[in-house]
Amino acid sequence: MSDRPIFVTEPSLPPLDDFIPYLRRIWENKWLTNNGEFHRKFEAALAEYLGVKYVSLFTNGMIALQVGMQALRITGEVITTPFTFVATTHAIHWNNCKPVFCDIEPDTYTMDPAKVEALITPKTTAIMPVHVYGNPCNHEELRRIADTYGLKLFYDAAHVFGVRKDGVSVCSWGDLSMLSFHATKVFNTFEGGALVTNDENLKKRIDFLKNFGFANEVTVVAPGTNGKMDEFRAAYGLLQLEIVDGEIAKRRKVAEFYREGLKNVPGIRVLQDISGVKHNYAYFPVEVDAKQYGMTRDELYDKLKRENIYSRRYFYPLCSDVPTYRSLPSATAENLPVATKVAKEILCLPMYAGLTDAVQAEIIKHIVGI
Ligand code: T4K
Repeated sequence: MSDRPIFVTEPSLPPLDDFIPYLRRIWENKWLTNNGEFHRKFEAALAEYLGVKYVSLFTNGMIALQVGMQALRITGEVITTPFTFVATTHAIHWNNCKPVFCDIEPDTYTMDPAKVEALITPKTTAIMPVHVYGNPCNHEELRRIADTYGLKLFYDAAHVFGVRKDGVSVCSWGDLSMLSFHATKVFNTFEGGALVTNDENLKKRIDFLKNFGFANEVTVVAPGTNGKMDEFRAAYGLLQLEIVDGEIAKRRKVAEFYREGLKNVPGIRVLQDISGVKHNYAYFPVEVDAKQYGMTRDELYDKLKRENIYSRRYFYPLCSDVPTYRSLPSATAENLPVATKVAKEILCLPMYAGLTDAVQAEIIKHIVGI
């Protein structure tokens, strides 16, 4: 048993000493929030890193999702995935829209475009897919459907920081994408998030909405909210940008170590890298086939826990199974066979840049040696 708990993740932090000069500058400026120096610098640096035109920083990803829906004027029904963190579905609910759940693909766990069109009604105004675990959605097909039916395409890109497909930043897809910089993410600002778009007018509207709807000192153009990121976190974000590539490279090694160690374990399914995709290794999910493995996912989860290893069952229960949403017509297991199976079998193993070979070997030993 490990003497200290091994959690599903651990944040990457830049050297503390590097942060002190930034703090000094904030203290000198006495400019703490509302589009300060570091906020402006961080937005510009992120846009460049992510390969998008415009970034709007937020205090967290959830508020960014809510504001993004307002900015796109999404109403009525929204086709989304049940295999996600509840924030995605909650944002739809908070915007007085109705989530319509679409099943997922078995190899990426992302929304299955082949099942979207059957869910479209005259009330549908948008599709909100999720690049879950950092796996890019089938964008070409989703874009085609959105264009055919005149729908908005708003990606929950909380997991996909830095991921590229065929050299193109996945964050640049769709009408809008939302990023999360929560402590548990590949790129963190403690709490934080962003909306990214290539549309200048949309960026303007988003910035009004996250600042109570103010367009200038006396003009309030919409019933906005307060979603602004402060200077402390923007400054910290600039430092994080310097280390993120190195941290992703370390995560890649962790993924390779797991793949090697688990490759011959009957009943443990491990996903491989997708051709043409530069991954960020945000999570390390495995599927547990109880019959072949000889133990259910929950039994393995409990066994690891007894060893002080805290894996997580992201994303169980499905959003379609939580009380607020389970009575929706699309929330049935018949409509969601793949998601229902995956939610029962998925287990996210500890994954972070600082995970040592020794600890990983210990985790693998407990999975192999049932
Ligand atoms: N959309 C998607 C697809 C998302 O995954 C999320 C967030 C959002 C939208 C919303 O974005 P934000 O509003 O959060 O920016 C965590 C996070 O709170 C949440 O951000 C994340 N998704 C979700 C997948 O995971 P929990 O309840 O699992 O977190 P918690 O506190 O149990 O942390 C997990 C483990 O991480 C801990 O056992 C230890 C470690 N940890 C955690 C924190 C907070 C640390 O080592 N240090 C820390 O500071 O939800």
